[in-house]
Amino acid sequence: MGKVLALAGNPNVGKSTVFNALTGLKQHTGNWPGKTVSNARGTCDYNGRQYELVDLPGCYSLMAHSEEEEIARDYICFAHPDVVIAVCDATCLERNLNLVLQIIEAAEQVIVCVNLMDEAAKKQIHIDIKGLSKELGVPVIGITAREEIGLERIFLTLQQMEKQKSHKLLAFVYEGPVERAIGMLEPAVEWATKGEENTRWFCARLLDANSNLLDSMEEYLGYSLVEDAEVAGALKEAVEYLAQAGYSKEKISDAIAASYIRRAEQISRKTVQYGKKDYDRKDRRLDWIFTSKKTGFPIMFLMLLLVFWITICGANYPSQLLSDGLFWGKINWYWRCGRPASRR
Ligand SMILES: Nc1nc2c(ncn2[C@@H]2O[C@H](COP(=O)(O)OP(=O)(O)OP(=O)(O)O)[C@@H](O)[C@H]2O)c(=O)[nH]1
Ligand SMILES: [Mg+2]
Repeated sequence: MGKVLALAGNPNVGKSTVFNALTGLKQHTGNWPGKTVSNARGTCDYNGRQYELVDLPGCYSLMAHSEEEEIARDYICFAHPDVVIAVCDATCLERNLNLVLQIIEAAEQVIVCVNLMDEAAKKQIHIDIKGLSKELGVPVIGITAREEIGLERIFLTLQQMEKQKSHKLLAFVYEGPVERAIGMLEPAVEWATKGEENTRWFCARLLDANSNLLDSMEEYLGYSLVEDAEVAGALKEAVEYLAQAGYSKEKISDAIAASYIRRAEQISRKTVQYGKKDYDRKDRRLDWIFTSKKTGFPIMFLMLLLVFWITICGANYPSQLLSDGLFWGKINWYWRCGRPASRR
């Protein structure tokens, strides 16, 4: 069997479009998020080599909140695909980088595909692909999946990666106290997992204490890391140290989440340029109108009224039109061909 390539990314960024273009299959695509709800598999050949592609459901973070996100997270973190292809939307790269950073931290090998380059060009958004690759420490490719532009470069990059011996990804760096707490945990986790796992990632997740992720971790390892005596002791010390440094339990996971957001912001500032300064003025204005307290609540109330009106009497108008149309259609049909011959 060939290499397994997993397509991961935020919802609605074109993962299934890439999957369909490469495999010739027809995964459901459409312009709204959450279409792919389970892993779809297909194969493709390039230069005599076979690859197995896995189209994952979209997710915003590896700290999953929904069933689909859990499916994607567990696959990326525990199924060991040979390469994760992280698909991003070029028109809102900063938001997408949050997940990309988490994927790079968790996976063994990653290629980042910045999709919708056509839309970015229309909005005069310029992305420094080389600079992005340098910042992330992984290969980055600009693609327009809908036109099948740039897809071949995925395979060329895969072949280049095969030639390189070492695939060590850049380590993601958290803020000082979290880093020190990870350092306190590392020896115990390394020992418990016999050095066979991504120790730093496991340590950060133990500090993060997302119960859902810890359950998946236990299922994957076949034992509970937090119940290992050495790990439990080190974890207690690390959490106490963080508490002294002013990090309550909730603040630890907030600090971890904030680290990804800050880094995504830094990278985006360095690598994305906007030709039009007010490229998203319309979106921001609509955002403000619909989400501010002053206007948001009245708009929501009016919309609820509209829904009530449609449910109670508004729907009668189209149904009346339909019934009139059918009634006249029936009479016409009767006069043209339905009358008994004697009366014609
Ligand atoms: N303009 C443009 N649109 C694209 C491109 N790639 C995909 N799309 C469109 O983006 C929308 C979403 O594509 P999908 O492939 O369904 O996205 P997805 O990431 O699989 O979405 P989920 O399964 O919901 O996570 C569709 O309307 C595609 O036609 C592209 O390169 N350019
Ligand atoms: Mg999809």
